[in-house]
Amino acid sequence: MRQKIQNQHPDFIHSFEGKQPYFFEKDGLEMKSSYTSKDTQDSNILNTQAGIAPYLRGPYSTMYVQKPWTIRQYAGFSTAEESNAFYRRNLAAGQKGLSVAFDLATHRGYDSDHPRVVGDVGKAGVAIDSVEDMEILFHEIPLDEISVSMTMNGAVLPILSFYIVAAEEQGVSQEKLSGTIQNDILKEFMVRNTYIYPPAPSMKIIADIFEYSSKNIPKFNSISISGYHMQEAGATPVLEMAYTLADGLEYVRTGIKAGMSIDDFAPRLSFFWAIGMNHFMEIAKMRAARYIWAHLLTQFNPQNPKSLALRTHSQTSGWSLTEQEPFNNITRTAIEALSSALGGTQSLHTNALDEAIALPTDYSAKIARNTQIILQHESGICDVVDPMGGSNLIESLTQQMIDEAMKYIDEVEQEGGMTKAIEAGIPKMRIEEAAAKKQAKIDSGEEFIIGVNSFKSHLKQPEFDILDIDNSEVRRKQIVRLEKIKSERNAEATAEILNQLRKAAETGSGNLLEICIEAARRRVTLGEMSDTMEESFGRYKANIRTIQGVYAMNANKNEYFEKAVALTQKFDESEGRRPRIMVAKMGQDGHDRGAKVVATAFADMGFDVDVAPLFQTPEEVAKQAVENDVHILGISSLAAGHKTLVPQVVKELKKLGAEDISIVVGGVIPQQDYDFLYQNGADFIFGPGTNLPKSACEILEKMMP
Ligand code: MLC
Ligand code: 5AD
Repeated sequence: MRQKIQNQHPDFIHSFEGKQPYFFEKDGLEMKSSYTSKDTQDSNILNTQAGIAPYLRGPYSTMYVQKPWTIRQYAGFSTAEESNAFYRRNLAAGQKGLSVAFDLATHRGYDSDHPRVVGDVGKAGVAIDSVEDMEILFHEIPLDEISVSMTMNGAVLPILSFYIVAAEEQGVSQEKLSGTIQNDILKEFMVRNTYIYPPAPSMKIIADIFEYSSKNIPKFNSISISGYHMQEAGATPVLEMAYTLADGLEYVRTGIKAGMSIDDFAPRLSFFWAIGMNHFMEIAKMRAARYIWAHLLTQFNPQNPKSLALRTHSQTSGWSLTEQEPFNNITRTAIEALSSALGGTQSLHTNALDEAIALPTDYSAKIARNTQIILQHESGICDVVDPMGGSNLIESLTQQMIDEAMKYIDEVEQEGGMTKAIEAGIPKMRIEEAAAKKQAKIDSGEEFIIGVNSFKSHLKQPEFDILDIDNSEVRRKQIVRLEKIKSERNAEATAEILNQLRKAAETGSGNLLEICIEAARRRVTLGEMSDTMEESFGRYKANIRTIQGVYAMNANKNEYFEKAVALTQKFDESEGRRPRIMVAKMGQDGHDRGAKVVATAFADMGFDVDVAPLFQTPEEVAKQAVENDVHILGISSLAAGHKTLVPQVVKELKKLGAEDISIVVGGVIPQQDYDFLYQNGADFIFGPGTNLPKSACEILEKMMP
């Protein structure tokens, strides 16, 4: 049998001779229709081994043969009680590690009773205001046995403190804690937007966390340097990888500048990738990233080989999933999970099939979890280390991604590092360009999304049970608990520790995490700690920049695009000015890929476009819409706040006598909520998968009957 394959091999190569492979572009890279050993013959990455630097083939020598990746599903919603019950059900059903999703109020440093967060409490994650909430969250979950990841960046100090103190009160000492805190603020300024303070104090917080954790919680991963959100915001796999590693370099320099040696903290730096539908490129990305990281870190002369190893979590792409025909999402997620495993992930979250509709239910969460269990136990992929190693395609793509990513990393380095590059707006601009290009290609049918722009089904969509959270009820319960904590604690002790925190923030001396841990013991709340630091750090306000022309350049095959351009011209002729739209997000929902893509596409179609600042209240948005004299207010909602926030903005517009402004709602809106929104003032609702020029035509046609 072996002989036969060998004999066939030259013929196989021969059959391609004379037929030139064709070249094509995929996610910004030039690829070929066929690869042979010629493509890898000059490569010096082939003879590497898993478990040995540069770790291209994996951070551990035995990989999944010894221990499969951790099945770590990201979850959190409503109250600590409800999330705790959900975690315990999941652990009983085969999940291996926990990953906490906090609500947006918590992310942005507000207690649940703050007036700015009325629509956000308990919605996109669990509401945590105090150490009491954190204790409930982990009730009967032994924190010395289960590793816990917490996705927290802005309010990282109070949250990590609550966790440490909750463990302490469970009887688990700090050195036993294993887990990860996301703590990656740079990508927040770039794409995810749950920052609180400006970059400089934010980086000081990170240095303090590195320092504290290397001394006291040595098994805890002090950061999860995340590309995930970059890809979700539109970055190609290469951009995602390059900017994430460049962020990593910036953090390493921050640690060293704060006086640590590289081996004190580098072994506990971890990473986080998005895994989209570009199967081969995602596998190559994970291998290339490990290689580049090892090379980049060599410049700091680490003595511990673990300092060079890139370990990563990954999550299948939420953006790649569709509201239409949601069962297709199971297939997409399975393919993405496979890429992640073949790329050598250490930990994985698989998205639920109802991703584009709402948060997962027990049923959809089970299918998502079982996708991983099936891969681990039925497919045989855990039996071999780096199964794709040696593939001509994968090896040459790995090399190509190394080369391409290094160009972007060098560009950032030349700018003076990532903090400077972010100030110059470089990564954000490139990511937004990639997002607009992708959207234009999808809208014009050049890229396929099955069930959305092609192979659409005429069968009736299944009815879904969805998880609907009553945020007013969660908020009410949180307020009761907050009041109780505040009335029972020692006021003097609270004031004293807050004073210490204030001084440390002002002077830069003292470890902020150490002080916050003591504050948590004294029942200081998350909002109180955050406010106290805000007094000297201030709250960061992003500079909004929009890009132009990229959508138009890629829309030439879209029949609706020309039509929309003609309609905006007609509008201009009859009204004396172009149709003006303000794109806004309200509450603490900072997922702005959709809003940015709409803004750039509508501008390219001839609209005057205003983009409102993030995190506005309905009142502020209404006021600005009136001041800007817009015809249309476009509200983008991705964090489930629409049922609270849309009626409020409509009411505010009415108060200002601006009922004539058309209200367009877009984003993740369950079908069940459409009628409610129409009854409460929405004129149009566009869900995920909307063809943007087509939606523009619909709006304009209704405005100019
Ligand atoms: C594993 N181990 C092995 C081995 N495999 N030892 C020998 N041989 C092998 N083959 C050992 C490891 O050394 C380690 O021990 C232990 O087993 C666990 O393995 P791990 O590889 O460290 O896995 P894990 O604990 O799961 O950690 C993975 C991680 C970590 C390093 C990537 O940072 C992590 O769990 N990240 C999760 C991040 C996450 O969930 N983020 C959600 C974001 S959602 P030891 O003793 O060495 O530790 C989000 C969405 C949003 O952001 O925007 O809201
Ligand atoms: N529970 C489960 N998954 C979540 N995600 C975000 N919030 C939650 C949550 N509370 C997932 C979605 C989203 C990605 C950022 O993380 O898949 O796309």
